Amino acid sequence: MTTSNVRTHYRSCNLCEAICGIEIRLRGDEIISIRGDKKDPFSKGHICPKAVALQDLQNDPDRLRKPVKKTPQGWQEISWSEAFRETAKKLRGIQAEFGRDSVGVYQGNPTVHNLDAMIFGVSFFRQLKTKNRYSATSVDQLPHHLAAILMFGHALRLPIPDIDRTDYMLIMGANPVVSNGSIMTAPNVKKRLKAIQSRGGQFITIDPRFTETSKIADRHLFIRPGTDALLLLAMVNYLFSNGLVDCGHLHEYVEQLEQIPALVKDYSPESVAEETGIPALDIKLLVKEFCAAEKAVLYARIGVSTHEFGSLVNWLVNLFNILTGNLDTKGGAMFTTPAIDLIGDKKPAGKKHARYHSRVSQYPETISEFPVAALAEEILTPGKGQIKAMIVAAGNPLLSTPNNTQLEKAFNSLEFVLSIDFYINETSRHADIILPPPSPLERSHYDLAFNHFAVRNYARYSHALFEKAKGSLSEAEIYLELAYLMAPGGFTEKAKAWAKLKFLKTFKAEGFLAKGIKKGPYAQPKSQNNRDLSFKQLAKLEHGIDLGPLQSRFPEGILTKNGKIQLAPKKFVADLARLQLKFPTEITDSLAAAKPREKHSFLLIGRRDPRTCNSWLHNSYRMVKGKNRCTALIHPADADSIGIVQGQAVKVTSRAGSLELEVAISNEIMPGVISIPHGWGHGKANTRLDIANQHAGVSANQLTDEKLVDVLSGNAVLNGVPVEVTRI
Ligand SMILES: Nc1nc2c(c(=O)[nH]1)N[C@H]1C(S)=C(S)[C@@H](COP(=O)(O)OP(=O)(O)OC[C@H]3O[C@@H](n4cnc5c(=O)[nH]c(N)nc54)[C@H](O)[C@@H]3O)O[C@H]1N2
Ligand SMILES: Nc1nc2c(c(=O)[nH]1)N[C@H]1C(S)=C(S)[C@@H](COP(=O)(O)OP(=O)(O)OC[C@H]3O[C@@H](n4cnc5c(=O)[nH]c(N)nc54)[C@H](O)[C@@H]3O)O[C@H]1N2
Ligand code: SF4
Ligand SMILES: [Mo]
Repeated sequence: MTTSNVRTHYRSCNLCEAICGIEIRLRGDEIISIRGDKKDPFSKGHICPKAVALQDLQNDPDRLRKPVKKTPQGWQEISWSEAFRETAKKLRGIQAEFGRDSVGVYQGNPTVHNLDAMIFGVSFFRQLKTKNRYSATSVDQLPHHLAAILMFGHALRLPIPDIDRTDYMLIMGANPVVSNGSIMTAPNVKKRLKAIQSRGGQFITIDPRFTETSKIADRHLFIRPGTDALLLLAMVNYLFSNGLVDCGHLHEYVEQLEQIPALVKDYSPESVAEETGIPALDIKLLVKEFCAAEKAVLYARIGVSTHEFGSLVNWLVNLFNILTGNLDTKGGAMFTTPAIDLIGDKKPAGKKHARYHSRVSQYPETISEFPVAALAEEILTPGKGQIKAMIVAAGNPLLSTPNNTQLEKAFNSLEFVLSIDFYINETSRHADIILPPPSPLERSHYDLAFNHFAVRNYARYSHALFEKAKGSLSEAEIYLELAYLMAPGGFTEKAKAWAKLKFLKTFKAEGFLAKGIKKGPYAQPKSQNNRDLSFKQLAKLEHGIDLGPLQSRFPEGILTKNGKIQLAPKKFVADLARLQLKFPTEITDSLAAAKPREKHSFLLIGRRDPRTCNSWLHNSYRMVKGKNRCTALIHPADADSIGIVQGQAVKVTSRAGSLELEVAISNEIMPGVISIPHGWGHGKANTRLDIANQHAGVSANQLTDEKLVDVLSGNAVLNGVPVEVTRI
């Protein structure tokens, strides 16, 4: 740099799954700019408007630097030792009196964007030995994991679209141009999508809204929310009835293929046209085009996993990719080969599903947690195993999970709440004690999770930019201290080892990374990847390293007991009866006729916009300024029939609750559908969010219903929720 006191720091942005490289310029300790890191081999200089919010987060006076305690006089700063002492006393007392399960845990989304929380948080919560573990997974991607467990043998064995080499991409229930991609880490996804078109291919969206991604797509098809399983069954049906099934190289790895035709036989394209809203001819065309493309991939995301038939959809998406020979192949859906492989090659990986069930509604556990739709009832229902205290870490369930009103009532009844968060927001305002971790720029980073979902194999280690504030603790230290204090009967061997290392002040996540890379696929010079990667080397590469395109992982990547992909797992087959009950199949006209409906009844769906990060970046003025974005999108014909005009407010009511908000009228949404973004609903008492509270908005999850779940996984239904919309 020319000016001597200006320095440059390179790291990855940890705000979303795209993991873009960023360049931060500083004068002294003052951030003067945040830009894309052009030398990052993966993101190549791309960033979105959110990256700059890292600076606001760093400087935010509302961000906690010290533990606080709720007192009758308001929030008071307390010392770390007092905070830990009180927390341990409370939580130990509650567990001693009411049993292990009386302490519940909720881990929010930023956990997976935080190295310390991934390693130490998860270990601590495991050590608590409570069955009452919940996370954002069950308002997000639980059905993806369930399909991966039952078909491929491991929850993390998630197929990733090979977007850079495909010729045909079918996108269902995702809006990557705004979300920047999910379970598809693909920085600058817009450029990658356009590249499909430049090489002569095409991509198509299927969505109840004509989204920002649809706008640049070759074609868009509206689909009635909640009916994607029908569409997929019809697509599979069409493959069989037209001799288009061709598993290709996958043939030797699959079993139960012979069961599929009978399962799909009632679902012709004609029979699902009316319910889905997609004419049979369009369905047939999609399948024909998909099969004609040399390389094709079907990609589905949150619009269809937070959906009444989310598990069925995720099974059928995998099935469709397999039946067309597009799994584990260039340009299809592939498995990644990350530098640190959290899956390993242990065979069989073991079925981490339904080993035990929740107390009240008997929801199955998946990967050792229950669906968060069960949380309120587990707090509110008396009896053995009732939750009496909660630990919420890096999450805001009082805005982000279904039926906020009921969960709030539940939180008000708890004996103790601990939050591990740097904001006093809609959830942590219910805490007795809040322990604040350092900001993202005050810690080192490596994307343990998202390298598993990346469309290229890639690794990047980021050093901490700033020393954490004086007297503060790293998130690792917070969890270690809690583990040490909470260890049953003194402390376990493991906790002892942790404690010892803590005292030696040598305990860091970096040790875990070094070991992981050493065990991983790029460590030995003679490995098939022909590299010699070590953590030491990676830590010196300030722009990260490209480890090549996705590679075939078969057959060793299939982790089921017999090493074969299960095409018709019993649980999915059985769940077809639930679908049949809701949508009895009958042949209708092949042109989708509009289904008659009562004029006030709508299906609620969500919406993301480029300047949101779920519920928690709204205290940055840049993220909230401008016109109100927390609006209800409805079709002009619907606006007419309920008698409202642009900018007026409507009342939206569901079984769970009601709210009032401004409408935005647009023909970019299907008639009969209303879209409300989530993450808003600030302005509550006792929070400390000066900017967010002035741009409060309303919480869509006041309408979503904890009783409405994808029964198989228990994942919450956030898309396709029945609501009534009326003029105020
Ligand atoms: N209706 C509807 N609801 C939805 C969705 C939807 O599409 N529609 N989407 C769902 C999805 S996909 C998700 S992932 C969830 C998200 O839901 P949650 O994970 O419950 O909530 P977030 O809004 O991500 O809140 C994250 C919290 O973590 C804190 N935080 C940030 N970084 C750190 C850190 O490094 N350490 C710690 N300890 N805390 C930190 C923030 O201050 C904030 O309080 O919302 C879900 N809810
Ligand atoms: N700017 C921004 N980016 C984000 C986030 C954010 O809050 N803001 N959150 C991050 C997180 S945690 C996640 S998990 C990802 C999610 O990333 P995406 O999965 O891309 O999420 P959405 O943008 O909500 O897209 C879901 C789409 O599904 C559509 N949809 C709704 N119901 C149905 C249905 O029944 N069928 C079909 N076919 N489509 C339906 C919706 O209209 C919407 O366009 O985004 C991440 N990126
Ligand atoms: S796309 Fe995601 S990772 Fe990239 S700059 Fe934006 S928030 Fe950060
Ligand atoms: Mo998410």
